[in-house]
Amino acid sequence: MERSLRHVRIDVFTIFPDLVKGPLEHSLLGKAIGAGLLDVRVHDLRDWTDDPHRTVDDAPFGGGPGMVMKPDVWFRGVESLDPDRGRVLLLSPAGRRLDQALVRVLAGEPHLTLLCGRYEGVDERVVEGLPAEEVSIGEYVVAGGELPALVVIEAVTRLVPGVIGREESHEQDSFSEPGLLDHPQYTRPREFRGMKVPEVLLSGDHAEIERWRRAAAEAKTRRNRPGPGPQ
Ligand code: JEW
Repeated sequence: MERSLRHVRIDVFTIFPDLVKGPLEHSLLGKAIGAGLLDVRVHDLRDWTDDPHRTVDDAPFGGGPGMVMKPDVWFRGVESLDPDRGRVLLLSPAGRRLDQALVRVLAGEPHLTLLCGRYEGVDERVVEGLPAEEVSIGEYVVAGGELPALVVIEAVTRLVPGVIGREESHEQDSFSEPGLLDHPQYTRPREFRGMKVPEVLLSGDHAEIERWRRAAAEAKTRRNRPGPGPQ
């Protein structure tokens, strides 16, 4: 049977292109690229510098610690793409929080451009003028935008039709009940270091298994996500 020809193109701008390329060779991302469903192009931001030292950063106006990434290299890099650059996303700790609803929207786009900053971040005129939408992967500190960009790429790629086969497609339902975490999973052996698989899972009574899984999912949710509802 003929498969859909749809694929997602993602351009990535970074000063650490090898850091981004490595994970693209493995597992789900490697297979999606091999199958022609995902086309990732990683660009070295320093290719758009204009000095012998290939400088991408400078001291912040107004003073303060650390360095800020100069705007010009981002503009020249992104403008080197044909006029179609799709949605331009700047990974940023100050961005809109990535969640599965945003991932679904992004997976529906034919083309994304991801900008990975370092240091104290990127000159605000990149956000304002390019323009770029700021996206954060969560409320914790990392060293730059490269790992966050890979999180976006993997989360989006899973939702590109054809990447996840029929077999695994129920995983798509993982967040189908908002706020309810998945039930615990067990496989062989039936006993490991004195820890037994719950008897009900061996019973073959599927209605009873469903009830147990529901209760276990709710118990896990109360334990791992205390407090009021989703978020
Ligand atoms: C992200 C791009 C570029 C973090 C999350 N963290 C942090 C942080 C940084 C600099 C100044 C202040 C806070 C490090 N950093 C980035 C962090 C994206 C950059 C520099 C990022 N999503 N995206 N949670």
